[in-house]
Amino acid sequence: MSRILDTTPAADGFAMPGEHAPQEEVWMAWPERSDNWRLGAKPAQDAFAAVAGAIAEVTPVSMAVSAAQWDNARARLPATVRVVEMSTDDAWMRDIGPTFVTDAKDRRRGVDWEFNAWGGLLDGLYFPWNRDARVASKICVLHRADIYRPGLVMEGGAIHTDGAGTLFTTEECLLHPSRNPDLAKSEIEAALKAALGQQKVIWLPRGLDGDETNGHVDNLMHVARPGEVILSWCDDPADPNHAICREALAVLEAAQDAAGRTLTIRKLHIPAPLHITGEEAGGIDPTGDMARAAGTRLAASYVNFLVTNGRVIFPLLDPDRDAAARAELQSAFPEREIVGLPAREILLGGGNIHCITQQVPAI
Ligand code: KQY
Repeated sequence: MSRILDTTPAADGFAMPGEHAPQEEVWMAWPERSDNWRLGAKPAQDAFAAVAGAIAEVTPVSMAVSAAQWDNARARLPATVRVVEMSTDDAWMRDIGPTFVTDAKDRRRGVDWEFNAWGGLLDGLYFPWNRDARVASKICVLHRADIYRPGLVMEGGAIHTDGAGTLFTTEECLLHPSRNPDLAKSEIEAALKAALGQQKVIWLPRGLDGDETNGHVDNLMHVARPGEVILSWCDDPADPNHAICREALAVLEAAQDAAGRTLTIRKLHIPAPLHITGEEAGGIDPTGDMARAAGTRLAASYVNFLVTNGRVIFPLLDPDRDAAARAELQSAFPEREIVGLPAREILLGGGNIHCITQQVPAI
């Protein structure tokens, strides 16, 4: 049975490994809510199944699936993917799953953040979110991992680590009034360091324009390896992302990581502006909270990829830019196979491949 620990990972000698470290498993959750995924989520389910299948070729995958969707998911998913019955409110495993930490004695524990659907009653995307909020603990129990509950409202997509003591996040998200309004920036930084065993936090100002998570860092940048990051880029001065990416670049260029290094920064151009079509919007059941109207710009980004055992799995989003994105990723990860998968249906739900996956580091 998993214990709820009242210490911190840092105090116990645990830290979050980088995504480039060996992985034992990747968790995902099955999409089904018809107010986020068009046409009863069938196109999204096909996209999720392709992502799961591509990961499962190199890393075991577990898919959390509701009781009502179990037969459908089992039929649509490759046989290599394990289906686990588990209740969720939506399908963003990066944000509802645990962040695993490991130590030098080859032990693994889980961090269970306070999840409030990206903003709770102030700014959240749906209500209720109680099933999502229980997912991290359930997964920890399945892995027989003890659990830390730092009491911080946040999501896994709000952080990246280099696995060597440096954490990246955005002020827009973690200082948003809908997350931890009673904590000062210094207190949030201290809580992150304690919960993830990190020594340095690099705060980027804003996430990409129109990102409904209040600017998750995992849609703005990724880490290739300690000392090297991949930053979303935009050359069009008329695009709001032009300024956002330059602000982030300025911070990264001025930063030193936990080891005292300056960072090597690669730029990965975002797709040309993508918008929800009338046909796509017509297939979504409307609610008040999620902006899914025709013409809404999608927060599209190639850095929303997953690094997993020998592969990088990235979203195909724009036929004019996909090949350049693949080439840039191959240059950033020469030792890995770069796999591109159609991801517009995932993007329509408000995130991408990194957002729908959560890795379990190997021990
Ligand atoms: O960026 C992520 N990690 C998740 C995106 C969630 C979108 C909710 N509709």
